[in-house]
Amino acid sequence: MIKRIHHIGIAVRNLKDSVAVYEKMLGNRAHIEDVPCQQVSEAIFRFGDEAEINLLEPMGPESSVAKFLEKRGEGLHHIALEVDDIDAELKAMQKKGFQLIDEEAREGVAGRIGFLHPKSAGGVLIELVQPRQEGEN
Ligand code: CMX
Repeated sequence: MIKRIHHIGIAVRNLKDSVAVYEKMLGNRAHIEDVPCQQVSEAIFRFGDEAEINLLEPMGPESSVAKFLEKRGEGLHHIALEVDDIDAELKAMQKKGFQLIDEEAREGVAGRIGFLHPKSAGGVLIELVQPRQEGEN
């Protein structure tokens, strides 16, 4: 089951500069985290239990976000939807005809994640995320 929008990912060239802009806009401080498995540095803006805004700066030229910035410039990179069972949802999406980037869920910042290809989702990269429960590593 899809429960809510978990976060919106925005690709930026310079995290420090963009954090300053978003902190000014949102009146909120970001939590900064490097995510080597996704090759990005992230600034995470939380609003209680509501959807987050995540700014993504590539860690190197091989990062998929670096390729995105080169082709499309800064802007909306992906929308993440929270699900209660990532394995079941990935299978269900594939059955419904969506092209999976991840056949199997992998570990992400917030929990177990899997991506749907933007080509099968109206040009938007969709991430499914099953958040880690408190106490889980
Ligand atoms: N949103 C919409 N379209 C996108 C896209 C995105 N984020 N990224 C790529 N595309 C488009 C490209 O513009 C291109 O379109 P055209 O063929 O019309 O030119 C097409 O998809 C293929 O793109 P590409 O540059 O050739 O890139 P790849 O096929 O090598 O990879 C993708 C694309 C989506 C499979 C890859 O970026 C991926 O696996 N992404 C998932 C992982 C990820 O993005 N992680 C970032 C951090 C996430 C996090 O921490 O939350």
